[in-house]
Amino acid sequence: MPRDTPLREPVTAYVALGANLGDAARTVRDALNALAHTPAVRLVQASSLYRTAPIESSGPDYINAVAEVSTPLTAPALLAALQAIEDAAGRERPYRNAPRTLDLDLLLYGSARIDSPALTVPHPRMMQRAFVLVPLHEIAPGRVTPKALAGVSGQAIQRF
Ligand code: A4P
Ligand code: MG
Repeated sequence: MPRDTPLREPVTAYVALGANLGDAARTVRDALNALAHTPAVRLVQASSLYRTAPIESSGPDYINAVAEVSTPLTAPALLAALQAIEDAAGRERPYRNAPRTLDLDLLLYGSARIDSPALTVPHPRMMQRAFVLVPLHEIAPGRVTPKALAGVSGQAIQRF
C-alpha cells in the first residue's frame, strides 16, 4: 500500500439479522459466522437469537438477532458485504417484505446519518420494531432508550 494512503479508523456498526424460511435459526447462526469471516469486518458481539411474529410480512415466525461489528469499510462497502452474505444464503427478492431466507440490514454506522435510496442510516424503520430494538438493547443498552423499548412492548418476541 502506498505510504500516503490514509488508513480509515474502524467504525462501530450494528447489523440486524432476520430469517423466516427453512431452518431460520441455522441460517442466522451461519450468517453470524459469515460476518465473523468477512475481510475487514470484526464481529465484536452478537445478541441472543429471538423468535418474533412477522411484522408487515407473512409466513412463519422469524428468527432475529443483532450483531455489533467494527470495520474500516465505508457504509456502502459494508452494505455490499452484507448483501453478498444474503446472496450466498440463497436470498431471492420476489417483492418487498417477502418471506426471506436471510435479511441483513445496516441499523447504525457510528453516528453517521445517510439518506439515499440505496442506503438509509439509521435504518428508517428500526424504532418501530421490537425484533430490532430488543436484541440491540441486549448488546448496546445505551443505543436504545426506555421510551423506544416501551413503544414496541406490544409486539410478540421471545428468546429462542
Ligand atoms: N437499503 C436502504 N437502507 C438500508 C439499510 N440501512 N440496510 C436498501 C439494508 N438495506 C438498506 O432491501 C431493499 C433495499 O433497501 C436494498 O436494495 C438496500 O439498498 P432488501 O433487503 O432487498 O428488501 P426488504 O428486506 O424487503 O426490505 P427491508 O428494508 O430490509 O425490509 P424491512 O423493512 O427491514 O422489513 N418481521 C419480523 N418479525 N422480523 C423481521 O426480520 N423483517 C422485515 C423486513 C419485515 N418484517 C419482519 C422482519
Ligand atoms: Mg433488508
